[in-house]
Amino acid sequence: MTPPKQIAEDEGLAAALLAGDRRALARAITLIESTRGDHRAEAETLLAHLLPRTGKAVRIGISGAPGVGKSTFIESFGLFLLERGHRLAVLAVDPSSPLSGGSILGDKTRMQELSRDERAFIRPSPTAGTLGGVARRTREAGLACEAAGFDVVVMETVGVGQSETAVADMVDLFVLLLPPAGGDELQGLKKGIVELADLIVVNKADGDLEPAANRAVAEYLAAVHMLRPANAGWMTPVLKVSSLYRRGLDQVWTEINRFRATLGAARLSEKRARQARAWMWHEIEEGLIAALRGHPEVAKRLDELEARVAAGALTPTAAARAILEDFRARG
Ligand SMILES: Nc1nc2c(ncn2[C@@H]2O[C@H](COP(=O)(O)OP(=O)(O)O)[C@@H](O)[C@H]2O)c(=O)[nH]1
Ligand SMILES: [Mg+2]
Repeated sequence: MTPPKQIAEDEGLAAALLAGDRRALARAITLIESTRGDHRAEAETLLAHLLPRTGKAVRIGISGAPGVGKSTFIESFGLFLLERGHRLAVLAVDPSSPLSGGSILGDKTRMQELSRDERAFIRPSPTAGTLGGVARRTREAGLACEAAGFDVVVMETVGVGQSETAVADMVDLFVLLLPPAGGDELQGLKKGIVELADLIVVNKADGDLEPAANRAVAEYLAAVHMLRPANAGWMTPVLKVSSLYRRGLDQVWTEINRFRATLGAARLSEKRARQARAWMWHEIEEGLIAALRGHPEVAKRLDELEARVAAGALTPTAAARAILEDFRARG
């Protein structure tokens, strides 16, 4: 049982957060990110308080390779949104811990104006943990931001690995930021990532790079036309922007809203319901595996059986069945 004092504190924290207090939101996310058992319990109590006040935000995923201009784009696009009366939260998903220390420093300078503004909230990635753990905390942090009244929530990820899929599974729409180059670089692009995108944005369409940006738009457009659309009735648009000179941002916002209108309220809530169910099953799977590995006797047998499987003395199927039976028998 949670001691009564902590619940009172949770309620104080929840009230401040619901009133839009950014410091309360930051504290709540620290709680959500903590792996301590008692903190987990507190975080769950808090989230239960917040959940009825979530769901009203536009949830946007932004991905792109390092250096493409994600931070610059988010700063420019974020300020554009604030000018139009929105409140923006930015959460980073980057499970590659050793490198992200540097990128956080870079982001602080690139998102200087945005991070100083009361109407924005920027949270760098939690630096430790598995992708699953980071993804869970980002999802929950996103809910906390929505409850605090941020009506646009951006989740940013670096354009490599599985973090895109994790982010695509927690947003309404996924934006892929690409550099102003085509040809070889297009070949090198992971097709899967392009397929995930609901909107492709070619950045750095300015100065000497403008012609290359135009070529890139044409090439990506051709590539997109060869793909099967992930959402019926929606052909992924390819836009160009200059984040540095803040050009083309209005079109990005227009397309985001057009995407939501095309999907419609019913399909959007179905998408979110599907994401929530998938998240639940993901948590069940992770929880079961953690419980299994955490059981001392089972863990010991696990080592033995794993060695026999590796040596070719036992089939993986038989080993898995033995472990599961053992686990079930021990409760
Ligand atoms: N010319 C030009 N440079 C840009 C633009 N956006 C970003 N950059 C530059 O690209 C570099 C990487 O930007 P950054 O936002 O840190 O990229 P991130 O690693 O994706 O977050 C920086 O030197 C930026 O100034 C743009 O629209 N035009
Ligand atoms: Mg960055």
